Amino acid sequence: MGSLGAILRHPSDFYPLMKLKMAASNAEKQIPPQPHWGFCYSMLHKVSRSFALVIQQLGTELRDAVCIFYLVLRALDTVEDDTSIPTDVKVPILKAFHQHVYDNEWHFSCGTKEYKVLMDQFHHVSTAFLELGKRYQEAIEEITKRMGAGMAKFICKEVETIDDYDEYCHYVAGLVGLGLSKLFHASGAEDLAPDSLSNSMGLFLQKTNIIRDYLEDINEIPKSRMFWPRQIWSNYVNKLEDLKYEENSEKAVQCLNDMVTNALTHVEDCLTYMSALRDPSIFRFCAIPQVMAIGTLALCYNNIEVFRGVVKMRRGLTAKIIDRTRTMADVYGAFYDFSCMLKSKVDKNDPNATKTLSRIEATQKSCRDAGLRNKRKSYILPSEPRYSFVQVLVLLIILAIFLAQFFASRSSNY
Ligand code: IN0
Repeated sequence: MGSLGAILRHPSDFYPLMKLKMAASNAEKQIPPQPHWGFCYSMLHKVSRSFALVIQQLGTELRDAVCIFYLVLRALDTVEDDTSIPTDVKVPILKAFHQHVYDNEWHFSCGTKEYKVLMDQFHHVSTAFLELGKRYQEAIEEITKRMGAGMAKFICKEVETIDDYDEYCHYVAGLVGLGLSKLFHASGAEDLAPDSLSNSMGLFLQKTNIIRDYLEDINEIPKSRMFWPRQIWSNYVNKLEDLKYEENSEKAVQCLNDMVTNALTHVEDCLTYMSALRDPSIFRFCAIPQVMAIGTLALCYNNIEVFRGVVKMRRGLTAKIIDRTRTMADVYGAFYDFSCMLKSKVDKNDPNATKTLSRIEATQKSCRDAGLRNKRKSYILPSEPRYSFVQVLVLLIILAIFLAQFFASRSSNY
């Protein structure tokens, strides 16, 4: 749950946080009894936390396919990320991964913590994969094949140009969009979306992650991971790692803002993709990560903290987004709110201010033109200036829960 301090500052986070906590504990009780499916769903909860809940609300058949797709991709990612594997070992594994999913005796030990368990016990994932319908299997196989080949290509290649950046993001995230659109179509619930829109859905998420994770990636041991394109950062510093040094703060923030402005090019496509979805559970599954992404970009924009530590949305805001993202009107409302937040942070002296503002205004126009924004509570406007009687009561309850948890954990330590 969120910290006590954060809840006291944002008392309206409390109810969505409690709802999320209850949904998580219900989901954990629903782990299937068969060992391979049990492994897959508990692994899903370990590696993705809140996103697992969003997967859990899909219809059974599609949910199983998405769960396996997610784990296969995480496994592929674990191989790509493990810097201790020599390139001549890694490349053939990435290229042949789409075949390994059919072989429930195959496994390759790598990664750390829960990812090591996923890799060591990959036979459970393959066994579950083999129980999926043929159309789901084919979609997962095809995307895994293309992604593995793309990752292999980038093992020995740096992200130099903006085209390289788009190409890399296509392999690791755009293809996920293409695969998911195929799975939705195979379930019979949705028309097949155009590839370019599915691709943009992935690019918007991945570019947000790459921006947010700058420090974590640059500090990676034994070797930095660098995904920011040279074509952008070389306008500000000589080496990508220079962005983290205090003397370059002004340039670093300008470079960050340039990266955010680049990510904003995908917003229009994402809104178009989501507005064509018909199934409410598929809609929520797609929309929640997108709203989190625009919220994260708004938080990161012009924020030097990206180069100093972790910039993440508070848990209460995540819980609110999960609770309140149900219709396209909610999505337009959220994109509008976070665009306002972004706009308020643009400094007219920033070298890309005009470009950034024009992209923000285009997003706001799309949200307004849709005419769907409902009378909802804003995520960003200060809506909790004073404590009402109910809020004080709620705060006392939280305090009681915290104290109860504190004493329970103390007594269990003895
Ligand atoms: C995802 C995407 C995802 C969800 C819904 C529709 C999508 C359409 C196109 C492309 C991707 C789509 O969502 C997850 C979200 C996620 O994992 N969130 C994390 C939070 C975080 O900060 O990492 C969580 O723990 O809750 C996502 O980020 N990716 C992903 C991977 C597989 C699948 Cl099946 C769907 C990863 C990525 C690289 C952005 C594609």
